[in-house]
Amino acid sequence: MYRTYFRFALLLSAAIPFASFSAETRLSINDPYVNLVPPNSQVSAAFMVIKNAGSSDRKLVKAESPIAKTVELHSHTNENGVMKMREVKSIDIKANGQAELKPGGYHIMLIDIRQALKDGDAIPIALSFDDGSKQQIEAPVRKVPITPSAEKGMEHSGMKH
Ligand SMILES: [Cu+2]
Repeated sequence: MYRTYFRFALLLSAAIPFASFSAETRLSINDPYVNLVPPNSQVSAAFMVIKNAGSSDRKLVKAESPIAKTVELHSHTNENGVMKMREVKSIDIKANGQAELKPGGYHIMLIDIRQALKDGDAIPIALSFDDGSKQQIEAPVRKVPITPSAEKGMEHSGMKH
C-alpha cells in the first residue's frame, strides 16, 4: 500500500515585519530614569534610550520638567582625561536607530531642582522633537549604577600626567 499525503502548511510568523513608512513620528522612550542625588543637590540628570522606528532621522530639541527651573540637553566628553559637560542644541536619533542617553554620555540636565528627589519618585519630563512632536514621560528616580565605562572615566580623571 502506497499513500502519499501532500500537506502544504502556510506558516505565518507571529512576528510579521512591520513595513509602514509613514512620515509619522515613531519614537519610543525606553527605560527612562532620573539620577538619585542627595537632597541638598541642585542638579541631577535624566537618562533614557530613545528608539526611532521611523524612516527619517529625528532630533530631540528640548526637554522640560516641572521639577527643575532649567532643563538642558548635555553631552559628556572626555577631554584629555577630564570629563566635561556641554550644552548641545539637539541630540540626534537616526532613522531605524536610537539615541542612548546614559551616564558619561548624552543626558538631560535638570538644573535648580525645586524638590528633594526620593528613590522611586516619578518625574514628569516633556520631550520635544524637531518635527514638532512631543512626548510626555515619567522617569523614576533611582541610583545610577556604576558602569565599567563610567568607572574608567573616573580613573582617567584621577590620573596625573
Ligand atoms: Cu550635564
